[in-house]
Amino acid sequence: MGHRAGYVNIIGAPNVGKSTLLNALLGERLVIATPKAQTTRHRILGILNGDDHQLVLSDTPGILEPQYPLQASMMKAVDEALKDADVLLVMVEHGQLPDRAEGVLQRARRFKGPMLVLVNKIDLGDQEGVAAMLGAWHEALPEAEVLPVSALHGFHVPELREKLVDLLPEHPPYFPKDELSDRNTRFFISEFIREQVLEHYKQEVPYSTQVVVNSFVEEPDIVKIQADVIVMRESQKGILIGRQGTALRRLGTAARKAIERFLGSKVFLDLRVKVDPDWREDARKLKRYGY
Ligand SMILES: Nc1nc2c(ncn2[C@@H]2O[C@H](COP(=O)(O)OP(=O)(O)OP(=O)(O)O)[C@@H](O)[C@H]2O)c(=O)[nH]1
Ligand SMILES: [Mg+2]
Repeated sequence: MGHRAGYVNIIGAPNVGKSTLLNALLGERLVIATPKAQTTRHRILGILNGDDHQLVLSDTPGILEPQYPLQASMMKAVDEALKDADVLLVMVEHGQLPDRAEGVLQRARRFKGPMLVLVNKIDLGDQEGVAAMLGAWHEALPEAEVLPVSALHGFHVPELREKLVDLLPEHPPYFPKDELSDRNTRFFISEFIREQVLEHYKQEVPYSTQVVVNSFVEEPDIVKIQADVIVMRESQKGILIGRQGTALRRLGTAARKAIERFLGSKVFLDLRVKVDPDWREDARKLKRYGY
């Protein structure tokens, strides 16, 4: 057998652990994952390279019924991933039964090709509960293999990785073998900043926030970054900055540490908060921001 390569795309409801799984399979913290739903907004590739194989994994936004144009663009990213998958990973979380996952089921049933249902977060269930979950999903998608996993604790992750390589078709690599993603450093920096917005702020603020990295300058012993945190309204700007700027400073420190870990170097981070009225409702603005 020659070289194997293919697209393995992960879909599922919001917050089930898709991004956590992508990182676990890669063995690297590439994409952001938080306790809040709708963390992921794009399709993001994570590439796992071996001597004789290349697994091109796709993380995707959680499946939902879109309420505004940003969410519609997120669902377009999901449907793109369904088109080119060689293998489809349908992720559900412990306790989520098929009758509560209509958007996921509909898409999975349209897919023709090898499919695995991953029942994630089984660390939260007992033996009986997990067995019931596996049975229910086997019944809903009889052609798929159903596998219990814990992306967070790495349970069944090495076995899954091996299984996926076995399912890949014979194909030359799609990307240079030293590439880890289709996205650039600036994209991941903006994501690490947005991750801290999701971690530090409540209610609508994270869902109204977009981050743009304006400059990235590598100096001999420090990387200097200037980024804008963009919200939809003046009131949200006030919340982000906080009294005497304390909230923004806390956000900046947490984001800087995350970026330093990612880049492996010291970072100076200059964050500015800006208002771009209703950016997530406006197709032209969304396009400009890369959605
Ligand atoms: N207990 C437990 N928690 C998990 C597991 N996998 C993921 N989580 C947690 O579930 C939350 C959501 O994880 P994500 O990876 O961001 O989920 P996602 O499916 O990518 O979410 P969206 O991008 O919003 O669609 C995070 O707090 C994770 O730490 C698991 O195996 N067990
Ligand atoms: Mg995600």
